[in-house]
Amino acid sequence: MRVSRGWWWLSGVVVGAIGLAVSYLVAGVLGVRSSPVVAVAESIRDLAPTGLVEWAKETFGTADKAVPVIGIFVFLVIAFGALGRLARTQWWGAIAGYAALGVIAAVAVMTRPDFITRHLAPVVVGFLAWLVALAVLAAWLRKWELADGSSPSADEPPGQDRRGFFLAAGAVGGVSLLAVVLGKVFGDKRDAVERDRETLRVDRVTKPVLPRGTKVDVEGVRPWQTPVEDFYLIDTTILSRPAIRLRDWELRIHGMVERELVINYADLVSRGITQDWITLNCVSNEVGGDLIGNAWWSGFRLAGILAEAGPEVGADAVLQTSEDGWNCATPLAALTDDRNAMLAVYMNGEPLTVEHGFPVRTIVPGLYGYVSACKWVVDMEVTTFDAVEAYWTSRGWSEEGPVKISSRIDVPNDGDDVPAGTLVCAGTAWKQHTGIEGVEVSLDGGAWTAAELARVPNADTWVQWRAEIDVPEGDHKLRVRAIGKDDDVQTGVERDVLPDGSTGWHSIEFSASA
Ligand SMILES: Nc1nc2c(c(=O)[nH]1)N[C@H]1C(S)=C(S)[C@@H](COP(=O)(O)O)O[C@H]1N2
Ligand SMILES: [Mo]
Repeated sequence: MRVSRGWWWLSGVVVGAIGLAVSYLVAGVLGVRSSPVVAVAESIRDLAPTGLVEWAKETFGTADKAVPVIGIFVFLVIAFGALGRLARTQWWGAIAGYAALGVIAAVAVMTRPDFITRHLAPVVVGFLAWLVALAVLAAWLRKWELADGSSPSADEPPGQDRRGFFLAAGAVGGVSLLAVVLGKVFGDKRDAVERDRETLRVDRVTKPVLPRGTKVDVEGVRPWQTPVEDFYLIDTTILSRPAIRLRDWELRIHGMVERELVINYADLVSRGITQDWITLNCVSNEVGGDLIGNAWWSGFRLAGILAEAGPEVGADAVLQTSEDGWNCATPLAALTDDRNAMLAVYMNGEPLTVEHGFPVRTIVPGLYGYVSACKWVVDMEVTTFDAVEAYWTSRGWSEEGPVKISSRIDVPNDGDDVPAGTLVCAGTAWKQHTGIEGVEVSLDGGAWTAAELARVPNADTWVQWRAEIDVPEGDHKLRVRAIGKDDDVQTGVERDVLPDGSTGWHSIEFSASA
């Protein structure tokens, strides 16, 4: 039997896998978030033009992040296989190929905004693992070729060498599996962070008590308080979120301040607590969309903390930076005025989950998340808007991000079939930090009629509404609009989410039958 090119191809893939597995193990042990695949995936996404990123979000929703990852893996399997085949005839060419992949990974890691030298370790060790694995497998394949005559001067029985090759391949594969398992067991900083979370007790945090009257009693309306597991998730990390131990967390406040501050977790939670119901939403929320949620947040007021630092005259922005390097610039005024802008540590009475920013994130009532709600926040630079650009503003999104008034129909659903007669419809409306004065619905383009509003504890949350309308048999279209406490009437002009949030009326179609 000839040693087919297929075996060389397969060896290349196995070699590639062991390199990746070893680099993953090293990343896990060292607590490096931006392991090679993560760094390359995030770099691709960061370099992609805004239009393409928005298209991916629209097409794939929150699964958009899987796209670069799947692309990378498909590319790697093909590249590894090709390098394996190349190794048969051009040994140094194959080495150069693995080196090129290593360089791509290294550049991606080094250009991540949170790069420190240590982050290169997974790339370097992974590359060395490639070299060793390739040398081992190639040696066996060569012996095999010699033995079965596909190479001249055969002098060993073929069976043994083939067995030797399989043993070597199995060993290499086994080692990479073991690396992944060991990485999970010992290296996963994430487990340690989970334990920090589970044992965390912050004094004076209270469980949420649903305020009276916030619910309209209509089945099918999304709950007024959003459970953590249903709360939308938006951030730029791919595959791996920052894992920060409580003892490692520090927030540095610097820039245009009289006194630079460095606050650790114990300092933070020794302050007076603030707790409130606040609705958070994403600027990418389409009309009628669900990138919005309402929770009971517990934390520490930023107004007080920033006052300790003493912002200098002329400063108008705070550049907030996350542990993963993402950043946003927030109006200084929104962090220091009487609203409850806070460094939040609990959400719905439980420690923040890692996904939502553990151990500390910012929450600012009335601003979209992309300019304010920094998760895993570790740095605040008091500065001016003129002097800085942030992650999303450098990609065409607006510098200021006050939430726009909006409203949504939850009941009936688009496409529902309902009995003709009196129809109970319901939904939510919001204009955080201003409040909602009224909600109106219109059937088939007719007059706007007022809906009833449920109660709210403050102006920073959404409000549920309910209306009864008469629907004759046939097909219908229902629209909703909200009116703010500042008399701002929600516009029917439809605008895209880019650059500063969608506008337009949410409408649904349904039919009524006898
Ligand atoms: N570190 C970090 N914080 C971030 C983001 C991010 O990409 N990275 N995205 C922001 C955006 S766009 C929104 S809408 C909110 C979403 O917060 P959530 O995922 O807890 O719902 O987080 C904000 N904070
Ligand atoms: Mo967002």
